[in-house]
Order: sequence, then structure tokens, then C-alpha cells
Amino acid sequence: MITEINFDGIVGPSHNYAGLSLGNLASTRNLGKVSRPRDAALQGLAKMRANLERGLPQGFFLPQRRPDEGWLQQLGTTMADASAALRANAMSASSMWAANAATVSPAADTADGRCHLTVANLVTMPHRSHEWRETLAQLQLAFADHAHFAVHAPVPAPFGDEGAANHMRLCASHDAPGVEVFVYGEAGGPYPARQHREASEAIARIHGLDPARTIFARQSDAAIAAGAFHNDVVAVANERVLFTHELAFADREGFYAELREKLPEVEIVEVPASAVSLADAITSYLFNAQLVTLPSGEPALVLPGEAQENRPVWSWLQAHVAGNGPIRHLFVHDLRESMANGGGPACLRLRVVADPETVDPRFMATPEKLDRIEALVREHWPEEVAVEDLSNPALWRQVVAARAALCVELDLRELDREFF
Ligand code: SUG
Repeated sequence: MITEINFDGIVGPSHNYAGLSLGNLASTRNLGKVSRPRDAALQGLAKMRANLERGLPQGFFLPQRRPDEGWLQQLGTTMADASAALRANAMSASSMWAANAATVSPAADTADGRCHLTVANLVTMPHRSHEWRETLAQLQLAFADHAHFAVHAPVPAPFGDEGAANHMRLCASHDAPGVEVFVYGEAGGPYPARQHREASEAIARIHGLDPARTIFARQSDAAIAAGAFHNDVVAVANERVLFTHELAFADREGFYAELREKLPEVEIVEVPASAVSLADAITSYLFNAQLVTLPSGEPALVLPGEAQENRPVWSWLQAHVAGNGPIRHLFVHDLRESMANGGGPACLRLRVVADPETVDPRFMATPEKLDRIEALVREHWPEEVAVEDLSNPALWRQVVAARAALCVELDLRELDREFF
């Protein structure tokens, strides 16, 4: 049966706060903080488990091999000789934010009737620019069934592509043809616009999308300047509901009109800036919630604890639910470790609309498998990592061994290798 599957990135053992992401205010604010990789991974696993219990199909991706010695080799160095800055870039656990792994067009939208995935190149940020090779390898394994999937290599540099974080899909139901919305930014503000229009257009062509059901919308400069480095920090869509901040898009009226023309049944739930400022939306990650359809057919939001702690945000949500708005349920999760690097519930997952039977079962979660992953995390993941530890060879060995143990546990030994 065609359904939406959420693939969450398991948080890797090298999770840390090196402040690598310019324009991501949480990452900058928490530079130098001591991270807790074990807690981070357990928080992510708890969210996966809860979504599974809610009746939502759940998959996962493995953390990538770190340190990425292959990447350093391409730069003519090694962990032993590299500068502290390059070491931090080689140690980042940023692949946990699976929303940036790829852009996904379900089979109902594409010319050849297969689900297409294009791996994101993430070229704007050095620490993320070397994720794509292993991401490609994992996607090629998980979606190896060529009758149902086509996995594409990234679009070439310099056209920046950040994957599903800048892509939304609206439809009557997941298995019906949808309208795909590509949200790009334009350079010129204080922070980089990571998603380039040229990359979005290339992906739409590669996936064989129908121009009559495709929209290219520009992200507002105000949103990028306020720290919404990805559109999924200010807007999220699911089936016929678009949940968005008033200031998310450059031409809000034009975008809404095009959306209503292409999908007349769309329901636009807009949060006005007078109720929730952009700053509150971004610190609370109100829109980085997972907007999901429960088995009952009701839409629900899976939110981070920070949304509950923010008075204007929580008041708005309570009033929406009480007033019979389209979103019927609110679920709150502690994802503090990921949030401190600017990664909320929606960043941690990649949505794939497909039949779970066509996915390599090694990437699908069950309660029992999550138990085994949890036990392994408790045994192998470091409790704490300070930024100075990124230069400690003992930590390098520990994170390599921890991930290798996970590959064995999940019968994915072929991923325990260098990707360059
Ligand atoms: O790319 N943070 C990630 C957060 C990604 C969030 N994803 C979505 N919104 N979909 C980023 O900025 C911080 C890493 C550091 O500072 O060490 C970081 O990469």
C-alpha cells in the first residue's frame, strides 16, 4: 500500500557543537557547548518509537562514517595533520538531519510512474558538502528496487541544493498526484541563500514532473535574514494542508493564488506575524514540526519541547486546536540536543511516499529493532563531547567503532567503509 514513510537520521556518535552553520542561529549560539551524543540519539529514537506507536510507518538512515578521512584526503590532509577547523568539518554528525538528504517526488507525480529521489549536494556549507556520497550509497541500498524507485546523484555545483527542506508537496491524499513546491532563496542578505532556483528547476526536470503541477516560490529575504536557513523552518505541508508563517514567502499572495489554482482543495493555515513573530517561530521551531496524517485521517503536529515553552506559539496552537482548525492533535518531544544545532522534528526525517514492501527492510524500523539500536547507543555512543575533543584520536576511534557496531547490528556491513 502506498503511504508516507518517515526515514529519520539516527544521530551519530560524533554529534557536537562546533558552530559550523553560518545563518543557523542555534548553531552559532551554541558554539562551544558540550554536546551529549548518547542523549541526542536516544531523543531521536524516542520520537521514532512514538511515531511508530501512532501507527505511522517509520524508517531510518545510519549515521555517516566520521571522521571523514576520505574527504580530508581529497584536501591533501589527514585527521592527524588537519587544522582544527577542518577536523570539525570532518567530524560533523550533520547527516542526522535527513530532510536535507534528498528531494523526493512520489510515483504519482512523475512521468515514468516511479518514485524519484535526488541526493542533495549541500554545497553551501563545508561540513555538509561531503555528506552526499554516503547518502547516495544508503539511498541506493534502501531504494534498490528499480521498478519502483530512481535514485539520482546530486545536481552539480555551484547550484546549491538542500533537499526536502526546501520542497513541499500538497495533494488530496498521499497516493494521489500532488503539486510540488520548490522554495528557493536569492543571494544578497546577511546569510547565504542555500537553495538555488537553478538546482530546484534541474530536479523538477530530472524527476519528470508536470509543469502544470509544479511551483517555484521564492523564500522571503526576511525569513532568511531572521535565521530560517531552510524553508521548513517557516512552513510545512502535508496532504491538503499548508501550515505557514505569514512572512515565509517573498510573494505570498502570488504563491497562494498559484497554489489554489493548481490544487483547489488546498487549506492554507497561516500564522500571522502579529500572533507569532518570525523570531519566535524560528527559536521555537513551530513550523519545523512534522505535520502528519494519523491512521484516523486527522492531521497532527509532532513538535519540539521549545514550541510548548514559547508562550505566543503555544497559545496560538491551543487556540487552533480548540477552534477546530485543520490540525487536530499536538505531540511534543524533547529533541533538545538536535534543536541546539538548529534541527527540529522535521529536520530529522526524510519523507518518502511509497509502499513499505518495496523498501529494503534493513532500513525499516520495528519496536524490536529500535530496542536493539537503543541498547547499542547506550553502550557505544559517547556521553559528552566538547569541541576540543574533536582533536582527540581516542574519540575518532570511538566513533568509528560505534558506527561499525551499528552496521553489524543492522546487517548493513557494506556501509562500513570509506566513501571516497
Ligand atoms: O544545516 N545544522 C544543520 C541543521 C539542519 C536543519 N535541517 C532542516 N531545517 N531541514 C544545518 O544548518 C549545525 C552543525 C554545527 O554547527 O556543528 C548544522 O549543520
